[in-house]
Amino acid sequence: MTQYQHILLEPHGAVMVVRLNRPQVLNALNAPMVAEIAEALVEIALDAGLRCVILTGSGSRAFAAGADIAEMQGAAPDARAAQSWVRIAGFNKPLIAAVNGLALGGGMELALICDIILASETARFGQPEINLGIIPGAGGTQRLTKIVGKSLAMEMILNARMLSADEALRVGLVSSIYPSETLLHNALKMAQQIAARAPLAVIAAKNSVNAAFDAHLTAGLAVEREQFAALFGSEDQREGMTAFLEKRRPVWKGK
Ligand code: CO8
Repeated sequence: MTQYQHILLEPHGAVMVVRLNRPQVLNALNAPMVAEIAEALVEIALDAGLRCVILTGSGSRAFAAGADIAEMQGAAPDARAAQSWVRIAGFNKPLIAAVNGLALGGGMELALICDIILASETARFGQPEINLGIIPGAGGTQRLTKIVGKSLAMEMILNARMLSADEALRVGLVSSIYPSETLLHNALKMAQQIAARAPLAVIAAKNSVNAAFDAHLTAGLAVEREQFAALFGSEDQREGMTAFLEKRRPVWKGK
């Protein structure tokens, strides 16, 4: 396996743990990191000995606190960045998110792409992009809405409401919660069980469940991409991200 700069690959037999590794910025997803995740998943897809992947974050605080705001401040993520997200979503083996802390913005969208989300007791979920003058751009408006329903998705996306692990379990966003110290152990146990099951049936099951989930997703994602990109021409997007980096409250102008 290739050595990557922003992620760590930790093999456990037929299971690969992919660890987001920028803890100094709460594992914020810059474009090179998202490209590396996509690249690593291609390598894993081609390795017949690997049957299941766990995505998790380094450090105790975050799975990922979103796309990298310092990187996005200057310009919208380009087509290559969007392509990396599409490649991740197209991964053809079971993908488990072990959410060990904050899953915000793009971090939450990455978890939403996964097939199963497991959470630590300290996990928190949110789409706070509105605080920056933008909206989710990697599927959050679509996948979150399908999982939690329109009203809660609207509250989370329009008003930056965050969910605790318990709330996330109650609304079906995550399937289990574990103490922080045992999250990865339990994720590995589940991943190894899945990895030991009939491989063709596992892939067929994943594809079939996703067919139920993904109906109309492509059209919805296109609308989201267009709206997301359009906001990057606005003064409010520049103000929102500059205010975050300058650690002050933004002043919105509505243009
Ligand atoms: N990007 C860049 N740096 C970040 C990010 C981020 N998303 N989140 C945290 N950091 C950095 C902080 O700047 C800080 O750096 P430094 O120590 O150099 O000042 C460090 O991480 C620690 O963070 P804080 O000091 O802010 O820690 P706090 O405990 O005070 O706050 C929070 C933690 C609440 C998580 C706070 O950091 C925060 O609000 N972060 C931003 C969360 C956010 O808005 N996420 C959404 C980003 S936008 C997005 O994800 C759009 C996705 C679009 C994808 C489309 C692709 C095509």
